[in-house]
Amino acid sequence: MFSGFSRRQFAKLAGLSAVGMAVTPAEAQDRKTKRSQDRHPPAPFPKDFVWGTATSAYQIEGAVNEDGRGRSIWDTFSHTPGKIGDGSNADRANDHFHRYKEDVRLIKDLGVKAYRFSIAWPRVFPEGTGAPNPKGLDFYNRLLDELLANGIEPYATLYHWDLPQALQDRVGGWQSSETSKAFADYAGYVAERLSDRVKYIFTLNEAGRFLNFGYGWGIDAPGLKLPTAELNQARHHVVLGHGLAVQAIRARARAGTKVGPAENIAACVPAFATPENIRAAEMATRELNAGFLGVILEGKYTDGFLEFAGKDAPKFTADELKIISSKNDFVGLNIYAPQFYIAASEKKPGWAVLPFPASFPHMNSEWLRVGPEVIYWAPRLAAKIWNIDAIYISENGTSSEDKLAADGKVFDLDRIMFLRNYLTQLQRATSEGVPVRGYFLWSLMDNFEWIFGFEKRFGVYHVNFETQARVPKLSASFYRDVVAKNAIGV
Ligand code: PNW
Repeated sequence: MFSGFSRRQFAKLAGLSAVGMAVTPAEAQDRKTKRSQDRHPPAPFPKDFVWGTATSAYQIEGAVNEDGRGRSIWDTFSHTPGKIGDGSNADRANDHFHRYKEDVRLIKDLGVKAYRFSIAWPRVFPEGTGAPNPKGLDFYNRLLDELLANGIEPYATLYHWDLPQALQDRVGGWQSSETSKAFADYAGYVAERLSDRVKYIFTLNEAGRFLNFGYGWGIDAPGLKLPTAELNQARHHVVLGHGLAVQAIRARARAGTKVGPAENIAACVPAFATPENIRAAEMATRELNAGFLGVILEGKYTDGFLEFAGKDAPKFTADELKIISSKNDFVGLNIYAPQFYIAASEKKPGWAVLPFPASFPHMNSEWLRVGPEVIYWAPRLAAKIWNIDAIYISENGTSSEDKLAADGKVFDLDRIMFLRNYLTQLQRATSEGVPVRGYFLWSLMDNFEWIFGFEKRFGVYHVNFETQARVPKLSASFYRDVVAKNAIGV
């Protein structure tokens, strides 16, 4: 027995009855936990919940000069000295164009049944408009066949930032509504040819991001810093492009094809959950997304948006608003970080954005603040404001400073920590009835992370960009386990 203690004394200290002494304190705790779980089993994800993973064309394909692909604004931008942190470009990237069969195997090994990828517009229309390039589309035919042969449902994104350079040169890209129309023609063309196998189509990936970063702040391609009025007009052409594409897809795709945007919603989280703060976060979500999701889902710019824009507001017609708000079948939300913590305010407009303290934690990418509850609040608030009945988390994930250990493995415990916490919050959302239908982990494998080049690794597979070897990280096993259980492990 323990030194100096009788069994009876120990039992008393540990709060156990001296009679049924077969039970140790640890066993008692286990039983207690088990009993409470039996009473409140955490509801798993819904039975038909879609588990997936995601990538995009320019970030993984490589083969930029093969089979007649035209140049995109990202080819130009990444080849401009000083634009990409590590001086790299995606000419080769993951060489997925040639290794797609191996990569489909990686997807399958995760146990997921869905894959979100993007189609490179300049492969299909090298000049943006005009003559299509059937060889370019053939790559996606091969990819789709391989996915379907492996039981993986394809979710195709039409625009993940790789605008044909020819359109940028000829009409100023999204500065012109010619680009909105060209996008719709491309969307209809692709939908007509691929919708026998693709049932889910995302139009634009992160309109807010590529517009502001590419045309407003000059950080991303095409590297412009437009004055506000011109930026707002370009923003209008982007949402118009979305609406025209929805219409073109409806006109030319097989019946039953589902379509929607994939937007990085400006994610607002109540500072803490009082009814007042929740209401404030709801109002903030509506106003801070008025230029993208708002106009797409409401068919109008809010009064607040127009007032704030003042003389710099976009010019638009009632007809355009109708087109922009063509009905979507679902809404994709890319959710990484809480963008704004919101509190109720006495002052107009009734809510306030709180400043982030410098010590607020972030992941390996500095912009990626850790706030798992964002993946609960953003879909909950969006569903309520816009009455959405099908939401996909079209991206979520994190970069991590992944290194191969001596035994060749990658112990990305920070990514597991991140995913565990975010997925716990997502499970909370679905168990409360928030209509989230699926989740796409960004990303399948490390890839070209835009201005950070290959320095930020977002994959659950590690990629050696010299040899192209793919190695599953520990997070791949973690994700496989979640998918298999359809629940976050407790
Ligand atoms: C998304 N932010 O980009 C893109 O859709 C992906 O192509 C990208 O690789 C991934 O997320 C990881 O970065 C974002 O600053 C980049 O808030 C930055 C932000 C959001 C999304």
